[in-house]
Amino acid sequence: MMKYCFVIPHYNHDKAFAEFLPILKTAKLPYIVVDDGSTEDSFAALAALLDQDNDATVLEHAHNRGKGAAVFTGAYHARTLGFTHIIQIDADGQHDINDVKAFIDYSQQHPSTIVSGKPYFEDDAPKIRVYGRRVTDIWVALETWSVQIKDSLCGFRVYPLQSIENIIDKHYIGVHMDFDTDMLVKAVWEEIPLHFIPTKVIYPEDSVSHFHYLRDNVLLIKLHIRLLAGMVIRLPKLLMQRFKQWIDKGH
Ligand SMILES: Nc1nc2c(ncn2[C@@H]2O[C@H](COP(=O)(O)OP(=O)(O)OP(=O)(O)O)[C@@H](O)[C@H]2O)c(=O)[nH]1
Ligand SMILES: [Mg+2]
Repeated sequence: MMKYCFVIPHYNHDKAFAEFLPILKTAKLPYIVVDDGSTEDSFAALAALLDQDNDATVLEHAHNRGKGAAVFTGAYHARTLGFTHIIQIDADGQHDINDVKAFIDYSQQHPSTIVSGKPYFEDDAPKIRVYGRRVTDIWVALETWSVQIKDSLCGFRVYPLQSIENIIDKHYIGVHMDFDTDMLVKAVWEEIPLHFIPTKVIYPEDSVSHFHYLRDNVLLIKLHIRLLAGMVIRLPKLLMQRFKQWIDKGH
């Protein structure tokens, strides 16, 4: 029996989340919001907003620990509540809730697959983010010796909790903005199946991004250096995996 809930990392996004909440509720699923050390005012606004909602669980980090740490906190808690899968989605309403059904439909047919969004953008998206993704695609292809990862940065995904456990049993995972990419590369290393569904990502005019260009790009460069080193160590294993996949495809 598969059970799904949202896990929503939240960092000083109370205003955007208040606008997103009615949209989120249309999915009619329970949700865990993990506040990641927001300001007192922002946390108070979030707590007041969710106070009367039986579908909501609010967890709090005393200090800012990073987006990935917030997702992990939510995932552990989801396990204790009896969920089998979490749907990671951002608090700022950038993701399209209408696609949740397609994500869950696929996941129910393939319970051990990580289902991730593959974003498409409208003209409102900052060009640097769009081109940055293409560069990242090349890095992750090298790190996995495959083109299985169609997008490594999207924060809208269904994770089977078992797959998270299998990955973190064996690997260190970055807990900041490096989390989303790190998880998928290590999923490929562990031969966990991935599936991508196109999904629209919006950038409303008043949106607040906590992506810090210098700090987070340095973090991502360090991540890719670690992943490239990890790939070199695993090269024989990865090449064997690709050879097996090639044989399985009937060559
Ligand atoms: N940046 C950041 N976000 C966090 C943190 N902890 C939780 N989050 C949440 O993680 C999600 C993604 O953060 P955003 O700042 O929107 O980053 P992004 O979506 O990658 O960047 P943009 O595309 O520019 O919006 C949001 O729901 C945040 O509230 C943190 O420490 N830093
Ligand atoms: Mg955002």
